[in-house]
Amino acid sequence: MLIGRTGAGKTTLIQALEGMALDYRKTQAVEYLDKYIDTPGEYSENRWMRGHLQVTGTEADIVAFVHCSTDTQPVFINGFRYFFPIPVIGIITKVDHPEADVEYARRMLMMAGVDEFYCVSAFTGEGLEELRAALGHG
Ligand SMILES: Nc1nc2c(ncn2[C@@H]2O[C@H](COP(=O)(O)OP(=O)(O)O)[C@@H](O)[C@H]2O)c(=O)[nH]1
Ligand SMILES: [Mg+2]
Repeated sequence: MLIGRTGAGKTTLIQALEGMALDYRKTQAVEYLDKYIDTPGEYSENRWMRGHLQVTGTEADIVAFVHCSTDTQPVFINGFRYFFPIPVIGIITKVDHPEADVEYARRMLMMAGVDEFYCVSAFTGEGLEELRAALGHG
C-alpha cells in the first residue's frame, strides 16, 4: 500500500513499476490493483483520515511511505510508522528533478520512524529494479 500526499508520485510510480505507460490521473479513491493498493493523497494529508489508512493497511503486506524529493515540508507525523504493525519502507520519488533534496526527504521519513529507503524516478527508471526486488516483484 502506497501512502503520501497528493502529487508525490504514487500512481505514476505504480505505473512505472508495472511497465505501463505513464498516464496522469488524480486518484479519487482507494484503488486495489494487482500487486498494489494506491491511496488518494487526502488520506495522508488530513489527520481525520489517518484511520482509513490504518484500516486499509490491514489488507497490505508492506506499507510504503512515499515522500517526494522536492517537498520542503514534512508529510508524515513523527512515529507514524508505528501506526502500522507490518513492515514499512520509505520511497523517495522524483530523484530526477533538478530541485530534488533526497536528504531532506530521508530525514523526514526517519522522523516518521522509517529506516529502509528506496530512491526512485518513475521518469528515468532509476531505482525501480531495487524497489521491485525489495517488494518481491523482481
Ligand atoms: N520529475 C518527475 N515527476 C514525476 C515523477 N513521478 C511523477 N511525477 C509527476 O508528479 C505529478 C503527480 O504524480 P502522481 O503519480 O499523480 O502523484 P500521486 O498523487 O502521488 O498519485 C504528475 O504530474 C507526474 O507527472 C518522477 O519520477 N519525476
Ligand atoms: Mg495518485
